Amino acid sequence: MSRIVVHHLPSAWDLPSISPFCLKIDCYLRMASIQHESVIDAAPFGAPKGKLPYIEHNGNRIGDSSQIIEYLTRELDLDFDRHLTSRERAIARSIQRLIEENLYWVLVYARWVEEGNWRIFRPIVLGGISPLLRPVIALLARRGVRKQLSGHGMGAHSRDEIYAIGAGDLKAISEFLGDRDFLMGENPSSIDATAYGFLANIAYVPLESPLKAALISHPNLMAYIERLRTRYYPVLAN
Ligand SMILES: N[C@@H](CCC(=O)N[C@@H](CS)C(=O)NCC(=O)O)C(=O)O
Repeated sequence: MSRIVVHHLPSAWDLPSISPFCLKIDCYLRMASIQHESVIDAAPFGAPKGKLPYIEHNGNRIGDSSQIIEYLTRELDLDFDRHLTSRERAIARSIQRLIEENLYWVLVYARWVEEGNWRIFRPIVLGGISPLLRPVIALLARRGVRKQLSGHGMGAHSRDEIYAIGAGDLKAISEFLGDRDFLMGENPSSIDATAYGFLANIAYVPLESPLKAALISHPNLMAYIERLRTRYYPVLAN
């Protein structure tokens, strides 16, 4: 198999990446046992879609975590979700959108807008930027993220409303998971990589917020991510 190089944002706090989308891809590659090399990019400037992760393979540069999975499914002729019915795939896609297109913005708010968390997160997310440029990049990046939050609409809500939305999403995921081992049943599927990328980036980081408290209040979700961690990141599991 030709070489697959994955570009992602820095690792910290025992997570291969502090980006939920990058951790999703890292987890998916482990789940599907796809050999790859990981490269850390200081910023997403060189990425084909201006966002991380992206991969390089056979001279192609593919951006967007879901398009990376679609590309690898095609190129490597493997379908990690082959055990799912079309109805189950539709449900998995809806949960994926809930996590990536809604819950994500609550996580972004907790990291980039909350002053206390921003002070902890800033040196990590900008750790690869030269110290000379860091203050200016921090200012511009934070301004850009605030703009993204209001463009999405999440930023129009009050702090309490944002965390209530996040708690509602987590409750929905918890209720859907119930007492199953994985979201779609007894076997893992690619939606579990999405869930791990995001939930681990809330639970396993020292950034306190009502979002993290809401996640911790669901024992089945905490046991679920621990199950995934034990299975795919055995060195890190407690
Ligand atoms: N839809 C994309 C989203 C990726 C994404 O938002 N990545 C963030 C890091 S978590 C990023 O690179 N943001 C930079 C920016 O928006 O300027 C995917 O699935 O890969």
